[in-house]
Amino acid sequence: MYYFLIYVWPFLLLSQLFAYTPVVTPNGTTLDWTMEDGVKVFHLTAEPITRQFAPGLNVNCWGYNGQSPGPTIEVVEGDRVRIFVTNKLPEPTTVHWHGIFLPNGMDGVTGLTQAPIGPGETFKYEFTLRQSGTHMYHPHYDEMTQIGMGMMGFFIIHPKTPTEEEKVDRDFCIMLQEWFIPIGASTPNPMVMLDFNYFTFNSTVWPGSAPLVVKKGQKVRIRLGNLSMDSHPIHLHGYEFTVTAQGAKRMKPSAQYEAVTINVPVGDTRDIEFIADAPGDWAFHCHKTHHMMNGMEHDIPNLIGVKLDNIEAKIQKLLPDYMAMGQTGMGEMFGMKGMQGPSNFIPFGSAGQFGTIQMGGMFTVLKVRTGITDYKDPGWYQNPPGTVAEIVMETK
Ligand SMILES: [Cu+2]
Repeated sequence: MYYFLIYVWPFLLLSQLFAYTPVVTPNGTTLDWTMEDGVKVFHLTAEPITRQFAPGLNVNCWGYNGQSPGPTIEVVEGDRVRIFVTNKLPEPTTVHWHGIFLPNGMDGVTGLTQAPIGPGETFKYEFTLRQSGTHMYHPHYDEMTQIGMGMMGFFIIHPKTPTEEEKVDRDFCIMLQEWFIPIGASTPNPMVMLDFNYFTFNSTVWPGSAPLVVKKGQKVRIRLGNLSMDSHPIHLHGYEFTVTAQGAKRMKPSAQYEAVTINVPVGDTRDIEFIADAPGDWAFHCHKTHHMMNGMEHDIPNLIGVKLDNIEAKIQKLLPDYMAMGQTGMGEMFGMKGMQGPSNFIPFGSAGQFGTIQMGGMFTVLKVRTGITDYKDPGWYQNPPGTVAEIVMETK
């Protein structure tokens, strides 16, 4: 009994404290509220912040309450919410509650539905939630700059009386964003339309992104939101998942469908769910190959297949440190020791248990484990003997 309590109480506690499984925002937080006269009261402060995308890469963003994405607002269908928004930015802002039914004057569109919130001003939004689902918030003033600098967050409304089919054990939310940060700089350039070089889950890149830790057998939901400039086909290894929501209300079971990759369009959300029955370290990433890299630099000549013969030695007479790279592909550059980048730059690749993990950017790891008692990073998966691909022959 004693052991039972030690191992089981963290799981029991969560389900007893809330009528729902609280959402986990990896590398982020949930916004606190106070109850005043039956209204849930929240405070958001729009402000410039510094965000660590990964150790070694700190980015000057704009966000809310010290964070990008802003803290997740988590409420229940039927709640009345009062949200105070204080503007500490150098320019006006507003907050639009994306996807949410509300009085027109609470919709947060500068000029159309409200006056801008000037620097130093605090505005009040108040409305009653008449739906459930995965929604978002973001500014509608100078959108290109403010959203591009990281101002966005989740607004999650749990159903008042969830059906068995809607209940999950683990519930994650991940916001997709993309940035152009000139190499060596710290401030994103929001004027860039196409040529982004950092692609983030909750404003982090691998290896800075938290893994998604779940216990074997749990039912897992991952909510994805996209306020970037591109769609992101997000792929989970090792599983088929069920797509249960596409921005609007939860889909009827007959309309839900199985997939292994879910394309998340711009300005929309997707919910996916699965039973975590296969233990392991499962990659979870955007499948656009440039979106699973860090610090992309496009002005590099393509040398794939080029025979350099002794050109490298000739150049080294003039430039002793010159190294020709890329003729056999670019994997060798990932995680290379001694590759000294500019300041505020993280190298390609990061350490895994079998060598360098070649992906960065929109990449994290779903860690499914038996016998865990908390959700701390359990380290790398220990594969049963004989279940790892291995060398059997070498052909020269
Ligand atoms: Cu992508």
